[in-house]
Amino acid sequence: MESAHIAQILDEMGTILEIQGENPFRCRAYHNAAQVLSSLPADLSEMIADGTLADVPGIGETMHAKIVQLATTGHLPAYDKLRKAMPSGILALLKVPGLGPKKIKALRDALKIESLADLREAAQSGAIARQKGFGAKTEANILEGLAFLEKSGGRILLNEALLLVTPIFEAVRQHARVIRAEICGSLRRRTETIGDLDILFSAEDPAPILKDFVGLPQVAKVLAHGTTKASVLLPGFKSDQYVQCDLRGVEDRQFPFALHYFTGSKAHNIAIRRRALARGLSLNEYALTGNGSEVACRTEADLFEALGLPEIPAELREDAGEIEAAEKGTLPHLVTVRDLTGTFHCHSDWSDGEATLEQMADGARSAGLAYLGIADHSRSLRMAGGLTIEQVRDQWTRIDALNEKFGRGFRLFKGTECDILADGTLDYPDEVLEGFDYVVASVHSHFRMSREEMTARMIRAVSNPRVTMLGHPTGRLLLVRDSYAVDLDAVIEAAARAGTMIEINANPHRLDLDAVHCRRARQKGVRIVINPDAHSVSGLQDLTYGVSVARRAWLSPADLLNTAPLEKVARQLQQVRTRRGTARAGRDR
Ligand code: DGT
Ligand code: CA
Ligand code: CA
Ligand code: ZN
Repeated sequence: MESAHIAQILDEMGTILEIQGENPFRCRAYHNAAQVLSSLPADLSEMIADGTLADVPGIGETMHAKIVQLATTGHLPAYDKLRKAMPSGILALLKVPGLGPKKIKALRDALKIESLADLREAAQSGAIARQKGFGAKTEANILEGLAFLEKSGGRILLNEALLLVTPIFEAVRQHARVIRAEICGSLRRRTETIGDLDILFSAEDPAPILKDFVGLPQVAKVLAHGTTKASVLLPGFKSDQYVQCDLRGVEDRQFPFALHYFTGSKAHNIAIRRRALARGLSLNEYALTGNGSEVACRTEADLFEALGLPEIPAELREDAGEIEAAEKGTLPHLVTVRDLTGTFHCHSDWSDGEATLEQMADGARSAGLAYLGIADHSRSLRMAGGLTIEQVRDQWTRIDALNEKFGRGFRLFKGTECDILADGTLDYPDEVLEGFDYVVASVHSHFRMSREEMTARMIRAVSNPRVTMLGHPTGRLLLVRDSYAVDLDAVIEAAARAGTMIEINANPHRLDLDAVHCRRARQKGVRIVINPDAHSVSGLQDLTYGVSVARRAWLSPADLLNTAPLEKVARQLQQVRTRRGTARAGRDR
């Protein structure tokens, strides 16, 4: 068994012990060991073999024995016993956002809550609000969490799905008997959350490959295992979470048809099949047939061609006008991550980032970017280290000095992620805002105002001539928290009128704007910026998820600010300032 899987089991044991009210030290020992296991300096089996695992701090003697047993046999009686003692309904409670082991224990002790149904009943009847240590607010949060859980089902984030699928996909692709393999489904279309993982391969005989697949060390449970298809569960990233992975094998001549079918979306497939029928052809997941004989296709592009179309990129396959555009030859030339020249909205250790300005600049340069915008938090956001006006001025001096050093090859831009206050005004006075190269305006507080108030607040902010771009417009956290109540279309229209840009926040927990609104914003003439909201150097890598959203929104490089060369970007930021001048003159009159 792999160390990641063992870490997850130990973590779950710690959590179950917490719910049982065990001694906190004992519980923590499990969580600590899990933590240690997920960042081992070397391969686990090697460390067991050469005895170095026993020397790792945080792994005591008994914990060591448990890890060895799991690694070598794949089982641990103590774990099985704990799971058996804990009703499965209780473990399901852990999935409710905001409910941890301590609260679950308290609710179980006081109200005998042992399942999601118990929890809902108690919350709806007001029994939780009456409990000591809970109250009406917690009860409302629990009800909200339950509603959310129902909606989101077992889905996972895009970045998690990619991390899970990569080792499996590589194992399949490199299998000696596999001819071709591809990731399909929502993951290939890069949707913002993923239900299950789909992999397709071709081979003369799929059976031996499927047999090796279900035997992979990551596999926690085999759901189905046939001669052309297998489904398994992989451990996810949260305790007690499993993710389904489907593997299908076809003959190589069937591969393009199966690839297209299993990429989806279902709506796109139906529309494409209708098109085939209209041309006297019949299409299924194995073949395209006409006049009783099969139309040979070597690639997916051949399949589209046989239907009179250019190849439609997977990200566009949602039956949202892509077939009509392909027919007319007006498919967009989609942006790629290589088109990005730089990015804005990044944090440094001046506020809540981990890296220094130099480290962020170095990271951006080695990622091939020509400039980087630093946008630390503004003064009201104290818990995130928001900068006072004095610190802002110090940071400007520091950035000037660094730019001096960089010369013409690279540039740091002076920005701020400035809070939009409750009334829609900004968190710094105008004369400070004027000193930045650009201003990202974001909502970080007062999420619960009415839709009307929030809309007015955000329209006021995007109409402010000092605002360059709107940050994470809806405030949603995928699978955790919905958008605040706001008329997003009205905000987009106000941004279009004011010439204010809108970001695609590329953090995989946010992806905000989403693709649908982003496409609409672009159609209304809003310029889009892909921002990683990076809080560390590695956070810059999230740009790739922002590019996925941009592609799903039909964006070309020309639709984005941060695809232009440095000089042009600097000029465009300057032009936004000119707009400021005119807008201000207009307002002052
Ligand atoms: P997910 O897993 O919920 O994130 O979304 P998908 O799109 O990966 O859906 P999944 O895994 O159920 O199926 C993979 C693809 O297979 C799907 O995108 C399209 C195709 N497919 C599945 N069921 C049907 C169906 O009933 N009709 C058609 N035309 N295609 C289907
Ligand atoms: Ca899927
Ligand atoms: Ca599937
Ligand atoms: Zn923010």
